[in-house]
Amino acid sequence: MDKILIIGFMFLPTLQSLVYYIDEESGSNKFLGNIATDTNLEKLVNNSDDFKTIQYSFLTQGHPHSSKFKINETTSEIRTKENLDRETICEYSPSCVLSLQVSAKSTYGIFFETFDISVHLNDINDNTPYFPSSSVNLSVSEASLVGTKFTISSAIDKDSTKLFCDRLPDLTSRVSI
Ligand SMILES: [Ca+2]
Ligand SMILES: [Ca+2]
Repeated sequence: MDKILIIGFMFLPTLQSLVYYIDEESGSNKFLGNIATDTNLEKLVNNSDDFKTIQYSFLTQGHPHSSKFKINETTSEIRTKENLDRETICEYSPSCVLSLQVSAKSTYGIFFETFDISVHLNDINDNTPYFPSSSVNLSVSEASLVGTKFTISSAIDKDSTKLFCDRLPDLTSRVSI
């Protein structure tokens, strides 16, 4: 009796990566990108009927920041759903990259693809540095030499280190003895 060999094929979707940059505090409905255009997806699908029926959606599992964005399920356009404040989302972190994942699924054929998206949230200088206390008491010996330096607590700046204020105005006139 002849044996029948059955070979199973599994079509694993290839994962493509996209990187977008957006300034924080840009407000809601800010355009981020268009998946189909930015990946030249129509060429990848290779079937115009298939391409026209593709529906796009976020894969939210493991990507909690998806809730901050919205995607048009037919045009694949991604926009912000809310104002993005870098200091809230990535407090005291030098960089702020939000990861998203989008699926593109044809309802006509068998096309299915996923896209990894990295959204770099650019910092803007929207915070004023401040000292933890409005006044500082220092005990200074009368024997201190002219030019002696005293250390006080650093100012706090919620913006990233590249936007830190590293030189403060001369505070001499505000010193009282
Ligand atoms: Ca901010
Ligand atoms: Ca900022």
